[in-house]
Amino acid sequence: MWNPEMETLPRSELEKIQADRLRKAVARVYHNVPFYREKLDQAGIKPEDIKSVKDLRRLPFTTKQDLRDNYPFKLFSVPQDEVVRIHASSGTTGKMTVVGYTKGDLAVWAEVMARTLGCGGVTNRDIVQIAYGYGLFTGGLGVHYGAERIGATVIPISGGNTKRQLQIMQDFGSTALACTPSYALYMAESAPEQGISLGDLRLKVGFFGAEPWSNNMRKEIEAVWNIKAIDIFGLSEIIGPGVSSECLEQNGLHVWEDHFIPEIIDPATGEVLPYGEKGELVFTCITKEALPLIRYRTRDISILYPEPCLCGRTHMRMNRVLGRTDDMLIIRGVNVFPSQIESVLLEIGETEPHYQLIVDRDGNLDDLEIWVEVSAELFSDEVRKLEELGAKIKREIMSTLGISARVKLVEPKTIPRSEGKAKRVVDRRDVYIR
Ligand code: DLL
Repeated sequence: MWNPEMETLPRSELEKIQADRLRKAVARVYHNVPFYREKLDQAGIKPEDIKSVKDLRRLPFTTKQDLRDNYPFKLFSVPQDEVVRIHASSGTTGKMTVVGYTKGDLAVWAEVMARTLGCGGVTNRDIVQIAYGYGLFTGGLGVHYGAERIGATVIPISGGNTKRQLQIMQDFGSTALACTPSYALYMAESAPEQGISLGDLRLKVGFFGAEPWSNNMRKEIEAVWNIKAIDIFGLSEIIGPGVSSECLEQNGLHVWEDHFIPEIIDPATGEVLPYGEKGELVFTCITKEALPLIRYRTRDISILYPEPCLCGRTHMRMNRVLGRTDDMLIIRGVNVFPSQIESVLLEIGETEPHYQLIVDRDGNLDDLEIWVEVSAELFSDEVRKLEELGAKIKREIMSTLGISARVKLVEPKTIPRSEGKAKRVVDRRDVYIR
């Protein structure tokens, strides 16, 4: 364990810490962020009304739309000269979700990531190969600072270049791998082509997250790599990776509750649900300085389990993510909303307003195909024109969303019509199975 004292703190003491930090966090946002002052005033709540964690449910929610409305920095709770880092992830319609960190936030992030890596047994004797993307995405740098905090040897290779990943893993003797679960499977599949035998590597543990994966996928990863596969969860708005992590018991993910308070709500009514019930995960940041979000609705579906864990950690566990309450897809680690693809198509304006996204796994890599209807005239026109339009859409999708997609232009009325909500997505990957 990285921080045994805090990770095994009796719940009564943990709750005292939470209450104290929650009070301070609410006062901080009330005084520093006009958005929160207005929201609390509207709800008739003063910071002094918040005395214990039970009072949390009186506070209003924060949503992704709120971040969008306050783009890019208006929800920040400190002056810009105290913000030392920015990250971002894709938002619902074009604009990014922007998050900021103070020096103190980076220290908290390194701490919770050190605990996360400690959950899988990483120490300063380990060599951690970080194959999450570096850059605006929180995966690479998040794991990086946690591994450095532990004193492990870090290989900041970032994502992609599979041949080099495998070569380095073999030559440098990496003992821990951090990447998306689908990339771990893809890497495994590529190893034989390079004459690398996974059984001969020193790898013993992997930290996989940033996208949904099933227990069957875990079994497959553990079997082909001969490692323990640990599920790690987080989202940029809360801190990045390091919100929660499985321990070696692999029976739910410990939420680092001295920094983030979890709740489960009924997504339709907003009512808080009892522990053990399935609903939408909501987090409150109680130590963040730059962007301390209050009751942030994640749209992720899970369950909370407060019972103690066999590993000795007292921090509550959440179920692996069971689904989403919105239509967000995660394609090769990138969050994609169908509405973003729709706005690219509308902007180009040379297609009909009927499209469908077909998401599948090609081997172990996500594959996105976009079907778009074009007018009968265009369809019966020269093939070259169609090809040009297809290439243009592909290029625009790549430049706005950063993902590659295959584009298939089809005749009018090819895409099934529906009487209610159009079925924009056909996802054949089955990743949310328990
Ligand atoms: O994906 C942070 C992260 C990086 C987590 C590396 C783990 C490892 P975002 O890009 O903001 O942040 O995406 C957050 O990804 O709301 C979930 O829907 C999904 N997600 C993240 N981890 C998991 C997981 C990072 N272990 C969104 N299982 C979240 C299922 C996950 N879904």
